[in-house]
Amino acid sequence: MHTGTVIRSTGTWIDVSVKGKVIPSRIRGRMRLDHENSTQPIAVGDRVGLVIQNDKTGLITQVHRRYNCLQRRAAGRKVRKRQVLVANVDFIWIVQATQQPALNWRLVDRLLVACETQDIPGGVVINKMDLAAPDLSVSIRELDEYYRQLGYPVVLTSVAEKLNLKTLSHLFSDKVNVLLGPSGVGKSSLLNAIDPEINIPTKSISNKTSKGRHTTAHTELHSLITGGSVMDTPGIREFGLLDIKPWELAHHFPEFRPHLTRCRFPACTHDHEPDCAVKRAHMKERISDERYESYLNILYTLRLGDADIGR
Ligand SMILES: Nc1nc2c(ncn2[C@@H]2O[C@H](COP(=O)(O)OP(=O)(O)OP(=O)(O)O)[C@@H](O)[C@H]2O)c(=O)[nH]1
Ligand SMILES: [Zn+2]
Repeated sequence: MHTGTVIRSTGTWIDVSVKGKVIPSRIRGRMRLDHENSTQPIAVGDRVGLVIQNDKTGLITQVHRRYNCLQRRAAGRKVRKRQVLVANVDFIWIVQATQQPALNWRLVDRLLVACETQDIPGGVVINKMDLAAPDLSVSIRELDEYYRQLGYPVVLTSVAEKLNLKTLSHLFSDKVNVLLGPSGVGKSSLLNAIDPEINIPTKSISNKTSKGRHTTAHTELHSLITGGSVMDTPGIREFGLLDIKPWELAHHFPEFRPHLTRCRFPACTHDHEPDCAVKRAHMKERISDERYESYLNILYTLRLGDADIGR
């Protein structure tokens, strides 16, 4: 029996790295049944036990207990299931672009909540700074300051102008990182620029819709020559949060926490309730309009329960 790390999963084949060698593997049939409430029993980053067979392929017989994982509500007809996107990670970078596609702070906040619920440190990368109009640059720098104070590092990058790529590779260097964000923001381009040996295919986004064309189809774990490793994930359009009760949500907004004990009702959702300390803090501009709106937006989708698709 060998132990390895899942570096890529394409559905039928799961590539496992065992002491630096990649073993194309399959999973034992029964393991699929043991994981009925998730769409896939295995995620990139999982540590697995496998037997190497005569034809040099692997048979995965066990998945080791996960240190942590990032999961969302599965999309489409499988909404009642959960999808584990990545497992055993140290840091999640939420990647956005200044445009093409347009910057979406709602999604950033939603993904930061997902990081908070799993206790995974998170940060934000705003790429394509070369395309930012001057007024957008100003508002990005203001938000940059706000998020930093919450404990989320923000890195403003441009692959085209090689802006802050060294900073990013330095931040990546001592951990297992994840790049998460919509299609077309430049996740693969950033990795290619940091480590040319990686060479992930990228495509230009279609001008008509400004929506990405989903060039990365599967999550893959890459080791960087500059140190550390990064999981490049396919672009996400929606992220349905799991396992959060409406009254718990505020605990996942760091700047709300100091106020939570001062609301009149212990289960206050900081929405319609009277005598709410969070609403007072928002009035006094200790909580920004944007973050409070993100909070309400997520709160309303949580109340939808299974109908929440996470936009
Ligand atoms: N102007 C500009 N274009 C960039 C920058 N970074 C990436 N691009 C372009 O944006 C497009 C999409 O880049 P990708 O790296 O494929 O984006 P992705 O986030 O990996 O997309 P998916 O794989 O679909 O999730 C490509 O045409 C890149 O050349 C940048 O900093 N500035
Ligand atoms: Zn309240």
